[in-house]
Parts: sequence; C-alpha cells; structure tokens
Amino acid sequence: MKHIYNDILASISKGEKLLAVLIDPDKIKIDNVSGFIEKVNTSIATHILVGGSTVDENITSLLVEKIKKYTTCPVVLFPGDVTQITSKADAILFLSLISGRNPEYLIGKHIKSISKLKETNLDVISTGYILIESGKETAVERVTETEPLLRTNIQHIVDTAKAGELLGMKLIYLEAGSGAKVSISKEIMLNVKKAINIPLIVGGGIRSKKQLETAYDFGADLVVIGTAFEEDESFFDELKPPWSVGHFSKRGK
Ligand code: 1GP
Repeated sequence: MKHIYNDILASISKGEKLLAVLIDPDKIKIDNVSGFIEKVNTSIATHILVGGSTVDENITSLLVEKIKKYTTCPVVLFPGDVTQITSKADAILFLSLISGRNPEYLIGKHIKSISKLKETNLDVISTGYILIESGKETAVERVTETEPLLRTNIQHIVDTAKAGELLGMKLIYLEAGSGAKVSISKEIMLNVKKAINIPLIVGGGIRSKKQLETAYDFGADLVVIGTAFEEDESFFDELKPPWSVGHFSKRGK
C-alpha cells in the first residue's frame, strides 16, 4: 500500500503546499487523457483526484488505469458513490458529509463500500467533508439531499470541522461545490485552519492563480481544482514550477 496520507503530512510539515487536479470521469474523454495528464505533469500539481457526483459504473476504473500509465502523481479517489471504488488508484478520500444530516452520506455508503474496499490496497483516508453554500444549488446538494452550511455562520463551520477532527477524521475538506461562483471565503479558511490540527483541503470555484495563492495564504494545505482546467487547459501553463511565490515549493520537482 502506498502511504499517501503520511506523504501529505510529511509535505505539509516541510511547509509545502499541495495542489490536486480533479478529473470527473463524466467530463473527460478517454482519448484526451494522455494529453491532459501531460499538462498535469508539467504543472505544480502534486495529486490527481478522480470522482464525480454521478458517474457510470466501471468508467472510473478504466480512467484511473489510463491516468496511471502517464503519471507518477498519486491518484486519489474522490467518490460520489460506492461504484467509483477501484483498486487501480492509490488512495481514497473516505468522505463523511458532516455538513449534512443524511445518514447515507454520514455512514450508510461507507458500510456498503466495505466488501469492495477489502479487495483493494487503497490508503483509506477518513475525511470530514463540509459543504458550504455558494449562491446556487450544487450537484452535491442535489445528489445527497442535504443543505450546505451558511457561509456567514463561521462558528458553526469551525465547530463542524473540529467535531470531525475529534471524531478521528484525518482531513477536513471545505467544499464550495464544483464550478461554484463563490469560493470558500478567507475568513472561513482562516478560522477553520486555526481551530484544527489536521490538514485542510479547500475546493470549489477556484479559477485563477491569485485565488490559489489566497487559499494557501489563508490556511489551505491542499487545494482542489477541476472546472478551471476542464474549461481551459492553458491554465496549467500559469501553474508551472518554479512558482513565483516565495512560500510555495513543489514536492519532488
Ligand atoms: C469540486 O472542490 C472540487 O468537488 C473542485 O471544484 O470544479 O470548481 O474546481 P471546481
């Protein structure tokens, strides 16, 4: 088993910031994978996340297999459902949607996934997944039938993240939703980061280098970007090492 979580901790302890490119199996053509991954490889990206809210069965496995052919970046599953689990990846974010109150997404799906997970060698990373409202309904809300947390109720968001940590979760993921118009605010990131002692992931609606820098400056250890790369692959060209910001260094490059 690859120790992806321990590697994340080691990178963070060295002051490094991490970037994951999110690939939604529903949104990429299998023939375009090699070209897309080539771009990932030349950028500062450190991880590839694979997953989506609604994905046809078996596509994920084929996609991950193909991605692995072209990169040494760790591939981490970010599954919307049990069917997206594949042994071809290196790790899985074992997400519990702690902003919501739907038992299926708090513990139900997890129980259903065990027989499949037992057949894999994935590094299973328990993740407290917190959906924050971003102005319009997101796919996560629709699929999970849960309400996001109000972005103005900072204390409630902080307490939710802290409760996740105290329950033993290893990562906290603040999610504004794929393609969100408004990304997670500085104030939310700063306050959550101050309260927790585990790595902080931030994603949803980050579309520029400036927004990426802001997320890092306000506490994100790992930023997830999907839509911006899907819509314009030239964004990768702006994110090439060496990074111009002094505080940022890319692991292994
Ligand atoms: C979505 O946080 C991720 O689950 C990434 O969002 O597609 O908006 O980059 P974007």
